[in-house]
Amino acid sequence: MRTFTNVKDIGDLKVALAEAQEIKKDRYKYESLGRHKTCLLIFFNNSLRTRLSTQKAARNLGMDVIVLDVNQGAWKLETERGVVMDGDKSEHLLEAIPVMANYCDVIGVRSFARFENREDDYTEKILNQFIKYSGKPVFSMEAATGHPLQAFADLITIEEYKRKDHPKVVLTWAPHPKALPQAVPNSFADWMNEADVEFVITHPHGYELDPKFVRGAKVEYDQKKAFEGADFIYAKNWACPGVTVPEDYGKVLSKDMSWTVDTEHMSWTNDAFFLHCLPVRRNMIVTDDVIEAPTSLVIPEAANREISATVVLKRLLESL
Ligand code: AN0
Ligand code: CP
Repeated sequence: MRTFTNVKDIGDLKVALAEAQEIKKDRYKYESLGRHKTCLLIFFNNSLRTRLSTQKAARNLGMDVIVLDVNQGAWKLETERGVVMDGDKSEHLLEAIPVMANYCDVIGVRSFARFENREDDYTEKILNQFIKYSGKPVFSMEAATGHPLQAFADLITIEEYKRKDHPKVVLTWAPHPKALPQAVPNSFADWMNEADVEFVITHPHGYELDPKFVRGAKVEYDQKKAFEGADFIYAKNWACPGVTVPEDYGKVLSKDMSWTVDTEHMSWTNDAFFLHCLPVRRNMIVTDDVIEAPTSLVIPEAANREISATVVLKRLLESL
């Protein structure tokens, strides 16, 4: 595997899940694979889980790790070609990428959607420059339109906790004060569409996700109907994806608190487990009671980020 940006890169999910299980039993099994190899993690945006779990995963494989917070200590980077650089940006990505690539063997990039231009975000302009100009294996640590390390950890968690072969998994939009990217719901849909689950998406009108990720999934606008019989509830906010009204791309169209996942919402389900990628705003997305209930899996889900990252880095190392 040379890049990791979407579900297709990982291939057969059953094989990937078996590898995850193997690594979970002995996370140091492949610790000689990364000897004298360096993993560079580049953050354009904040992170707690990705920052820690990916470093831990690299160390599980015996790698050295360098972490760069581009906005704290590095030169401000211009990303557009052709710009007269007379502003506050001292360096261009087109030099910075090959320079950084000299010092490492594998590169992880976190670069959120900027919401300035839908096309730039949906063509993954920043991530693709790293793929094109670094000459190194590149993996997404949440880029503009996807967060595949998260979706892989989510799938591992569903596999561990499912009580039946073909569980019903519901992705529900929930309110949030600020505009958030579609990366997490996009990737969750991308992975659930390939997994052995019944997958349903529910959100208010106007929040339709890009068809590239929704594919054949059922979209149910009535949240109560969507929740009926659910085995897993996956809550997430996202800003308007601009699918039906392009001018609304990146806007907060609704803060309707009737979509907040509370105990009444959970009572409509089949005693469902609750999932969220974190960080989560309590009593906006989910109430204290639901996130603290024994059926809340948010902590084991975050723990599985180390496992998904170890599998992904192992595959990238094997490609060197
Ligand atoms: C980010 C998002 O919604 O994409 C990261 C989630 C993993 N969340 C925030 O910025 C709060
Ligand atoms: N879930 C997740 O990616 O969290 P961070 O933004 O803290 O890395």
